[in-house]
Amino acid sequence: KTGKCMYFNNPMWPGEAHSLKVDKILYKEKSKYQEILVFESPAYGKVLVLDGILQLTEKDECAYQEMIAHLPLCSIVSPKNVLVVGGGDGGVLREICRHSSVERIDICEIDNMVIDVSKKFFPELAVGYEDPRVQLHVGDGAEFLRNAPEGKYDAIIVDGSDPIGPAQELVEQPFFESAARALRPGGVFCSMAESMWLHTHLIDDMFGACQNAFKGSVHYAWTSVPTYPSGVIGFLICSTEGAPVDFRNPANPIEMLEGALNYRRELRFYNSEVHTAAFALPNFAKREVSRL
Ligand code: AAT
Repeated sequence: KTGKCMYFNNPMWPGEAHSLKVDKILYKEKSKYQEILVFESPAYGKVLVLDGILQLTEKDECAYQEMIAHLPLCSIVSPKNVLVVGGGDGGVLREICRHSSVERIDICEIDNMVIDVSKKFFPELAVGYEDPRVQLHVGDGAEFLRNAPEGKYDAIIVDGSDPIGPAQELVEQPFFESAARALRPGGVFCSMAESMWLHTHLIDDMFGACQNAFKGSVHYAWTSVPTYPSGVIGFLICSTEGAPVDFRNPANPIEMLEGALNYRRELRFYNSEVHTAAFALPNFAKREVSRL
């Protein structure tokens, strides 16, 4: 309710809740796939919630969108064809567009209503759709990748929701296998991979499935997003066979790309130092996620 706090409870983080004060509810509708809620919060600006799970806020979305886009794209030289799975809000598109080497960006988002809601309430994210390099496909990302031509993409970025509901398939081995097939040799894959504080089993399973699917290397990197449960979120970042990729030391540093730091808006979070630091893991995470 307006004036009260919204509590985010979910079996994915049992026994705890995080909360934000609600100034005003701006939108609440059920799409074919999920319940979509947008509210204004005093602390973090506008907030997008899907099925009761916070997806982004205006204040800290930079920490997630910039990292999920630039960790893979700055790890290879001159990326040209990029696929985004999920990411209907457009924030990841906005970030990919900073790379002038990119010629084409396919995005496959399952829920058209997320796109419309973002265009209405989150213009700073939906601006990504204005770039002529973007081709929108509305549908299931797993199916899209099953039908994608072999070797088409330099990079695949999975900005999917938590693996309950339509995003379940996006954390499973068959999905990673179709992604590996759709990447060119030496291409890179980066997927949202939850929190090392809360989801070490899931990360461990995803890590193993990625090692089976991607024959190059598999790494875990993380970033701080204050409004996500536990305040951090990670990424699985993988390469296919062919050309080895040194993920820790960006081969395509953002600071060297003409116009990238200020394309449409300034980079707020990501830089090459943050890139390298993102791969450093605390001892407990190294131990618990046995393969890391
Ligand atoms: N950039 C905002 C962060 C998100 S949004 C995740 C998007 O993935 C949603 O728009 C959702 O509709 C879409 N999605 C879910 N399943 C599929 C699918 N199978 N195919 C295509 N798109 C899909 C993620 C925030 C993560 C929060 C972590 N707690």
